[in-house]
Amino acid sequence: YRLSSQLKQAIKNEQLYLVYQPIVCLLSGKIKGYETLTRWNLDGTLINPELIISLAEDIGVSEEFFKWLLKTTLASCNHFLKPDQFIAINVSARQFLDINFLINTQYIISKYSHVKIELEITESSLIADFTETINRIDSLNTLGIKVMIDDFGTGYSSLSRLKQLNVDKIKIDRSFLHDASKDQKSAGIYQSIVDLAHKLDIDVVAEGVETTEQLLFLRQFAPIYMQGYLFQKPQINTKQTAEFIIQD
Ligand code: G
Ligand code: G
Ligand code: MN
Ligand code: NA
Repeated sequence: YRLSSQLKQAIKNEQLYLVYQPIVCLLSGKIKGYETLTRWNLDGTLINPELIISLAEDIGVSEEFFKWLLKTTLASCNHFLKPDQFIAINVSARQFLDINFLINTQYIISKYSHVKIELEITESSLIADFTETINRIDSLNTLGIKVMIDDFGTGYSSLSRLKQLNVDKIKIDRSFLHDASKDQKSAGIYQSIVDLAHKLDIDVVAEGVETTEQLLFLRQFAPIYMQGYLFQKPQINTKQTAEFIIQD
């Protein structure tokens, strides 16, 4: 209970803050965009964002939280985001299916028409109401917002459903990459997911790239995006000079 009221205060008093992690193109080594991740430092203790989200839902402020996130991200990303780079923002299933979600989004983004926005929705959003999800993704596309499916592979969404969704990217959950560099069967699964997405004209982000071995494994998928500690951990002040040297 105490934590809940502290979260309400934190949203009001802007005690939450954002960190950003680059998403890198394997072919060019260039940063294609950044994902925004929320942090909450409560008297020296970092509260896990998943806990923030579930707390926000419990106390009925998840809509408020999303509005804060979208506004704050758009207002601050212009300090480092180049015009051709996108900013990716996480949306929970609850936030995505909120009745005011589209209207809130449309209102907030209206001042930022120059920013390329991608929303990361988890597979669990798809399960909750598939028809509504299809419609919402289409509406977002109309607003100029691209959609990425986050944590891909961990949910129940069958692969055949992917062709019904007008998503721009899938982000393969990092557990798959972790396993793929260890055994052949898991590598095969990874290859199949990438292959399927590319055949459907959907881009792929490989999440959780931590080692050079994983990077070498990913090179076979040439037009792929990558995110992970090997390149950069999520951080507050994003320096924009570096280009990552990926080849050789
Ligand atoms: O850095 P990492 O520990 O930040 O995040 C853990 C999980 O919390 C990730 O799955 C991420 O998608 C989620 N997450 C982080 N920040 C946010 C946010 O602002 N909104 C939502 N909906 N999820 C977030
Ligand atoms: O929303 P999503 O599940 O994509 O959130 C990304 C999560 O993954 C965040 O918690 C982020 O801190 C974390 N993360 C990013 N890169 C790496 C990585 O290379 N290894 C691990 N273990 N976690 C990562
Ligand atoms: Mn994400
Ligand atoms: Na993920």
